[in-house]
Amino acid sequence: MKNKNFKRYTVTSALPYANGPLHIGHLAGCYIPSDIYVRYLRSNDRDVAYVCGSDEHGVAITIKAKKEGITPQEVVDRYHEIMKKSFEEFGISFDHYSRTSAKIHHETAAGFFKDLYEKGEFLEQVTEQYYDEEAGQFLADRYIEGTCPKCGHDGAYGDQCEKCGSSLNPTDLINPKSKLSGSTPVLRETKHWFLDLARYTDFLKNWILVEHANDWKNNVLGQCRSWLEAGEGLQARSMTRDMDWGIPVPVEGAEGKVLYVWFDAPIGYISSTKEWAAQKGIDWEPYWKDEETKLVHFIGKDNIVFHCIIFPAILKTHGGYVLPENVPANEFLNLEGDKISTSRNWAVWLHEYLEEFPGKQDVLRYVLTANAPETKDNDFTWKDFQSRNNSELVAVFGNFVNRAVVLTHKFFDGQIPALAELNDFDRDALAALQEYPEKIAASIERYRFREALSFVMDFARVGNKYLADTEPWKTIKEDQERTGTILNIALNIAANLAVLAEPFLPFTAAKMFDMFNLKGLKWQDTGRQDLLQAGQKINAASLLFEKIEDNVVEAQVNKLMESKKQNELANAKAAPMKDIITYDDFAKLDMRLVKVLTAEPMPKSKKLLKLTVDTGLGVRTVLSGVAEHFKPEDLIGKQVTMLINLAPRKMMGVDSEGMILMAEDRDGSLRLLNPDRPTADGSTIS
Ligand code: B3M
Ligand code: ZN
Repeated sequence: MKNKNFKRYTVTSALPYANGPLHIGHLAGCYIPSDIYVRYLRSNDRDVAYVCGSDEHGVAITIKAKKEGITPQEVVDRYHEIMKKSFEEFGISFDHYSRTSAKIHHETAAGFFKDLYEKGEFLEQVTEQYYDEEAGQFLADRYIEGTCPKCGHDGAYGDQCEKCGSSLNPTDLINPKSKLSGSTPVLRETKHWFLDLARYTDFLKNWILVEHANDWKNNVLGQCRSWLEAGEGLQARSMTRDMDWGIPVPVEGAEGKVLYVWFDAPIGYISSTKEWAAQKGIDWEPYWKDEETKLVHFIGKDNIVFHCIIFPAILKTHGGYVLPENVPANEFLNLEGDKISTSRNWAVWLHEYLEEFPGKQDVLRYVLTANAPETKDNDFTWKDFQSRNNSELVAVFGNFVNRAVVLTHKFFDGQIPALAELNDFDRDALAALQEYPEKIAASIERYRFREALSFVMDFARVGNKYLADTEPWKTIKEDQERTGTILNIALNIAANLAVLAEPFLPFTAAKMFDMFNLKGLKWQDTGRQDLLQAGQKINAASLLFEKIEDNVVEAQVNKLMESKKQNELANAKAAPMKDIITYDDFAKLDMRLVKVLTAEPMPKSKKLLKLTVDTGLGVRTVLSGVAEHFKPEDLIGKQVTMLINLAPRKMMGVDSEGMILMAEDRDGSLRLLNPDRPTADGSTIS
C-alpha cells in the first residue's frame, strides 16, 4: 500500500462538537496537523478535498442546552459560527466546513442506515436501558454517570471513562445516576439496532494489523490491537438512541429514536464533500469512491475506535467506498501539567488568545507543532511558549530573514546583488538548500510534523549561521562583490524558507512572499538557488516575530491560576456537620449583638486586633484573631455578633472577655454577621 501513487486526496479532521469554543487542545490534536499536511499537498499541486464541519448531534449538545437553558438548535447555531471563525482566524484552510444539521447530511446519513438495514446488517434487539422516571426519558451515553468498573473513577460516563479510557455501556457503571435529575435510573425495555462488529473482526484484523502494520502510527495500532484482540472480542454496538435530538431513524417502528451520533458524524465527512463539490460544480464521488483516492482521517486518540473500527465497518458493508489509508491520531495535549477541561475552564481559548496576542497565530501554530502530542501526551506551558518564541522564532528565523533583507537595503538599495565566485561557506549553504526540501517532505508524508518543523528550523539556522560565518557587514568595507554574493545566497535561502515554512507558518510565509515580491511559489520550486535573481527589487523588511516579555506570560499563568481558584471555590464543599447537641447545650450559649467602639492592632501580633465593645451590659475588651482580614477602621462603629459568656482568657498580657463570631467563606475569608436593620446593642441571639 505504501508506495502507491494517488491521484487525489480526501483529508478530514474530526468534526468538533458544537457545544463550546475551541481551545489549544483542539488545534494541537487534529486541526494543525491536517492543515500542515494539506498545505503541503497543495504546494505539491495535488488534488485535495480538505473537509470538516460541526458535529451538532448527540448528548454533548443536549446537555449543554439544558445547562444554559436554551434549545439544542440555539447551542449549535451559536458554536458553529464561533468555531468556524476560529478556524479561519488560525489559518486552518478547510476547503469546506459544513455542519451535521445540514439537510444533505441528514439525507446522506439516513441513506447509509437504510442501506445497511435493507442488507439485514443490523441486529434488532430489545434490551434493558436506563430510564429516568423523574425526567421521563431514556438516558443515552453521557446522560448517565457512575463509577467506572475498571478503574473506580467516580465521574465515568455511560459510554466511556475519561480517566482510564475504557469504553463502557451504561449498564457497566456502578451506582449509575441520571445527569438530568440526579436520581437513580431504572431499567426499561426498548428496541435498538445494533451493528454486529464481531462479524468484521477478520476483515479488520487483516486490514489494520497486517496491511497497515508498517505505515500506521504505533499509538493507533496499539489501540486497534487491544480492541481487536481483547478477550471478549468486538461487541455489538447500538447505532440508535432514544432521544429527540438527532437524525430520526429512517425505518418503521423507530419513532422517537435517532441515529447514534457516532453513526452519523463520520458520514459528515462525506456530506461535507458533497456540499463542497456541489458548490464547485464538480463530482464528489471520486473523492470517496475511486481506488486512487487517498483518504486520511486526522483525529485525537479518543476517536480511534470510531475511525478505525466502526466507520470502516460501515463503509465496507455499504460497499463502493474507499477505506482510510491512514488515521494519524494524536495523543492529548495537557496545559501546565493538568488535563485541559472546558468545565473547569482549564484551557487556552482560541478567541481569547487572539485578543491577547493579536496577529500571533503563527506563534501558537509553531509552539503547538514543535510540542505536538504525536507519540505521547504532552504539556503546553506558557514558559515554553515564551522561550520557543524568543529563542527560536525571534532569535533564529526572524533574525535571519531580517538581517538578509535589511542588509540588502542598506548595501544595495533593496536590489538583489549578483552572484560572483563561491567559497566553501557558500557551497555548504547551497548544498543545504538542496537537501532540506526533501527531508522536510519525507517527514510530512509520514505525518511526523514535529520532526518536519524541526528541519525547517534547522534550515533557518543554516541561514543564520551562514550570515554569522560570512559577516557581510564586515566584507562590505572592502569587497562589495563578495558581499553581494553572500546576500544573494542568503536571500535565496530565505525565499526557499518561505515556501518550506508555509504549511506550518502560513501568515509568516505570506509576509515573506510580500517582502520578496514572490507569488505562487510551490514546493517544486524549492531547492533552487535562483528564486530571487540579481536585479530584482525586494520590499522593506516587515516584522515577522517579536519578543514576548516575562510579564506577558506571567499574566497568562495568573489567569489560569485564577480560574483554578474559582473552580476550587465553586466545588469546595461546606464543612461537615458537628455532633448533635441538646437544646440545653445550646441554651448555655449567651450570644449578643454588640457594637465595636474601638479597634487597634495588638503590638507584636500579626493576627490579633484589640477591640472594645458595648455589650449593652457594659463595655468589654475582646481580642479577636481577625487582623489579617479586617483593618481596625473596617470594624469601628459596626455591630457584630459576640459570645459574651465565654470564660475570660489572658492573651499576650490582656484579658479577652468573650468571642466575636464570624462566618468563614470557602476560601477562608471572614464575614461579619450584621443585623438587617438597626438593633439595640446587647440584643440576644437565639
Ligand atoms: N465530535 C468527538 C470529539 O469532538 C466528535 C468527533 C466526531 S468525528 C466524526 O471528540
Ligand atoms: Zn475508568
